[in-house]
Amino acid sequence: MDQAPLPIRSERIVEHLAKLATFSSSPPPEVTRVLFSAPDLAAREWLQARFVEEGLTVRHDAVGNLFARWIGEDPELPAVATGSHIDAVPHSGRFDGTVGVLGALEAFRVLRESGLNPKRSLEIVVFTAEEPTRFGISCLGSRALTGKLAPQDLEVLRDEAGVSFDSLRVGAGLAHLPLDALVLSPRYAAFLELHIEQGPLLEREGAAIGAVEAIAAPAAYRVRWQGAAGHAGTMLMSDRRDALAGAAEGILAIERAAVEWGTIDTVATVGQIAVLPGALNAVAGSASFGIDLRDIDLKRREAVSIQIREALERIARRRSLELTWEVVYEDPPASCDPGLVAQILESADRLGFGAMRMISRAYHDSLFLALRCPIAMIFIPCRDGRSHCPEEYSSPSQIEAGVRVLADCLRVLAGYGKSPDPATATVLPGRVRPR
Ligand code: HGY
Ligand code: MN
Ligand code: MN
Repeated sequence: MDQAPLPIRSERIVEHLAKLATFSSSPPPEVTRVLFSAPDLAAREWLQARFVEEGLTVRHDAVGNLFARWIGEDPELPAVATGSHIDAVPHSGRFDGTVGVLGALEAFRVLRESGLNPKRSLEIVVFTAEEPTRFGISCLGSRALTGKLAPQDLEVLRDEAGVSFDSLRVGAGLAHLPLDALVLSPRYAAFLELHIEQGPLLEREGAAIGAVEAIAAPAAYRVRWQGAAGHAGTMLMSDRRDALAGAAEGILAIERAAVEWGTIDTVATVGQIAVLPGALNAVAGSASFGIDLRDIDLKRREAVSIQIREALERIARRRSLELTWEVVYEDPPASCDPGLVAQILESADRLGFGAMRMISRAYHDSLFLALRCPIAMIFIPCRDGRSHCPEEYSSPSQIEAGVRVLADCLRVLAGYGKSPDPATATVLPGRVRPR
């Protein structure tokens, strides 16, 4: 059935992305929005007001996942969901996650304005803390929503400064919500996430849309090196057990392990390190860093993890350092639902957008939603494939293409109640009746 093109207004999304970017702990063009920080709380409040303005039914759960529902003709049917996250790693950009949230809001708007009367409810989910920044756990909100993070795990969670997750969620006004009622029920009929690719392939291939078939398996480890602190001038080289020098050798061994496997899907990163005492003129007594290891192939990731750990243990022995290796998380990859992938490709084709099948090397909340319902992801290109940095950028037309495909997929997946008749379209309070 040929549909009139939806009246998507990309300038409205761009304006909202710009507004959301102002809720940040670092100056523009950077965005830093860490879980339950003042900018995060202000961003949540602003976003919730936009959902209410659109007549959506809004609720939170105990960890701060935010749900905005367009109630369908048959509210008992499992809903079709979409959404993403709005937290941002320190000193990053304005498009990671936010395109999926604000793009979903725009898709809802134009579907309503087109007179759609969905049979199934449609719901936008804004997941709490997709980034591991504050508590070291990725996808905290979607893990909790899908039962991968139990209430007792949340009750003991503390950040590096010793601040408890529980005290922060109380400060966020969530104290009255029970931690033992987090798991998504009833399940969604489908979950579709629009996201920037955060990689270079769509741009290189000249494709407007990526239909994601699988999401890589992320793992994270915390490694600590314990040596002996000392005076940089008087501690003889032969007497040293320098924790930072050991860690530095370890970081190069981690990089070498990932490169030597020779597949583009195997990636390992050390992006942060902590050193004590951390002075110019003191030999480091201890050093700790996180390892972010990913691969689309779970067995290979496990083999690389063993290889890395053995290499670090050899370095520690040779340097008489104590090494501790802690698993933070080791998650399996997720496969996208073939029917949903086909729907994305069909919608893109019908709307005239070039599309390609691909995998996601970044993880997303979809990785966990896959435990509870069929999932798929719609990717749009980002300039030079850059992300998690202020250079992150997708153009209004690239965002619009993603929103068009998302809206079309939601329209199909939600089914129809009464056939949409613009004259009797669901007109929200305070909104102009479509002409
Ligand atoms: O790290 C990731 O893959 C995601 O962008 N948080
Ligand atoms: Mn991210
Ligand atoms: Mn993201």
